[in-house]
Amino acid sequence: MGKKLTAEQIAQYERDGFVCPVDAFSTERTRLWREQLESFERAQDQKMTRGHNFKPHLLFPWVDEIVHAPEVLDAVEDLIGPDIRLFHLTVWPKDAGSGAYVSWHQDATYFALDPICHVTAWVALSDAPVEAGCMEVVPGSHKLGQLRHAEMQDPENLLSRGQELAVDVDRTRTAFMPVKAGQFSLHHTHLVHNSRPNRSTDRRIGLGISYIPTHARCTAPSRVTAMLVRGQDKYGHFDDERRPQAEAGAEERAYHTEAVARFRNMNAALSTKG
Ligand SMILES: O=C(O)CCC(=O)C(=O)O
Repeated sequence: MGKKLTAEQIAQYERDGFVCPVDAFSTERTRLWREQLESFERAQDQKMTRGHNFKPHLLFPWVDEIVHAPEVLDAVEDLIGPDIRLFHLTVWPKDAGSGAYVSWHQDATYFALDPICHVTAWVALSDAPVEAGCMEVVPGSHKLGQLRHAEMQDPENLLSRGQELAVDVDRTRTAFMPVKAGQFSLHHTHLVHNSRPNRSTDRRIGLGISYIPTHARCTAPSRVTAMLVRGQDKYGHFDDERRPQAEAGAEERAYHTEAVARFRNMNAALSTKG
């Protein structure tokens, strides 16, 4: 038994590369977070989708609250230990009835982390059942290591570079990861996964939070930022991120712009691997 996960869930993560669902937040608390996200989108007249969906934990105190929540971090600690940095965060929205999808991929493809021990907590801000295009995974595929990817240009693909698995992986026995608002799933950075369009009547929104142990480093030539969210860092592989004080205030926006630019710069220097 871990701090949050059961021994069976920890064993499942080792064996299958994912755990789903994990209970975390009340429906009411989650509803208020979704409202904050959507009222910001309305005020900006810009949805937080591809091109505008990176690192909102640097802009909004309510996202900062989620990424530090013990409900999530205790489970992450069970998998990667007590010293934890948030390496990246992506908002994944899919409007009801839209064609938005996510192609088959492994998260590690553009992260250049060493060792490769990053885990993603996908926190649902809305219900994400199978018909809403929840994630679909190939159980056990995290043991295949880094696979080759290609890049495709499709505006409906939510992945920042349209990366898509370029090798055959047996997808005859996939598993879905449906979650309700306030729950989350966990998946390994080498787990092969995708998600299909949202055929439900509600928007599907999740936060994909990438956590790493502080001993992991990014091997790309340029240095990037990451937030220490629990424990200690005696390695100094990253520039520490500034926590937001005001809701998308001037300082928050300036720092967010810089951190996202540094992340994109690092990312652009990497070619598809495998
Ligand atoms: O939200 C989705 O549909 C895909 C998310 C994803 O690929 C991820 O969190 O790694």
